[in-house]
Amino acid sequence: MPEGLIVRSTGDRMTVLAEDGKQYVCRARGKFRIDGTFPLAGDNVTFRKAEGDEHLVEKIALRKNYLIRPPVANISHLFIVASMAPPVTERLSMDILTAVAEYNGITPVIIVNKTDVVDGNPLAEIYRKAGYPTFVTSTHTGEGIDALREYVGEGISVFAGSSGVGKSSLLNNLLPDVKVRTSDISKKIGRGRHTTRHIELFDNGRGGYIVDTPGFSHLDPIQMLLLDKNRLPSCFPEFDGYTDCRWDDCAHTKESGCRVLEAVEKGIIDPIRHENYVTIYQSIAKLRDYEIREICNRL
Ligand SMILES: Nc1nc2c(ncn2[C@@H]2O[C@H](COP(=O)(O)OP(=O)(O)OP(=O)(O)O)[C@@H](O)[C@H]2O)c(=O)[nH]1
Ligand SMILES: [Mg+2]
Ligand SMILES: [Zn+2]
Repeated sequence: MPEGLIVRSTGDRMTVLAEDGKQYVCRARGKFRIDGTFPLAGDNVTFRKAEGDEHLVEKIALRKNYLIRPPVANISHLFIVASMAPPVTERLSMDILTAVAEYNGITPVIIVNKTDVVDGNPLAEIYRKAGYPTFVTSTHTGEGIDALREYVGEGISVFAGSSGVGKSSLLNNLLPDVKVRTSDISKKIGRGRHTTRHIELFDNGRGGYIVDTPGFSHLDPIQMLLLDKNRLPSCFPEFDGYTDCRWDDCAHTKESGCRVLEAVEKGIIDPIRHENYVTIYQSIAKLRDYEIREICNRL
């Protein structure tokens, strides 16, 4: 049976780029609905010809990772786009996204855009210090775009961030050919009922793909499936080396003898990063076991 990569998905229908270089519109075989693992954009799949023009996805290859929002599998990099120009990005949403990436084995990359309006360097510096690759860009002046284009390579890169920060503008700047295709597709899709679920992988010309995603207005760590509080400290790489606290089970929130807190006080760890860690930790901690089971059952 032929194999390929799902490069476009509207939920029910997906386009598979097969090894023969052709694209096949597919539906998912019925059983996926039942067993809960539905094929996503970014999945490597096996498919077969069915009746008429129809093709059916039969099997999903083992995933490296996947996110529910945006629904993409096998992500290598999560580009977290922020802006210090209005609408100013909330730091909490950035830190939920870095944690989500870390939690799922995805490399987080920070882009501070609209630097033609407000200097993005102070914010970028905080994330550079936390250990992340960072870029400061402007789609208006072109600052940082070449460096970003150099960086984007193999694998699937997803652009995420709140609405209006410039994700689509960045994509158009990075991949000039895509501009036309994007507007063509959005015009066509706009009339359909799948608008919000439409996900497309754009070939970046360097052996990988870029995915633009619709901006969010509110981001919830639980909805993003950050469900294990014990794994959260390792999702903040700058805590590394400061977690041998007085108590073995230290949560690094307010405990005495906490070395993470000491590092915050000494200015080694950014206080807002830590504050957001505490906020995320507490939202996970207040979940009851049955609530976690319910969330997992709904997947
Ligand atoms: N000044 C300035 N404006 C920018 C820059 N990049 C994008 N914009 C503007 O910001 C607005 C939003 O840009 P989009 O690219 O649509 O933002 P988005 O993140 O894709 O938004 P959603 O799709 O709603 O999530 C547009 O008016 C852009 O022209 C920039 O570098 N500087
Ligand atoms: Mg957009
Ligand atoms: Zn501690």
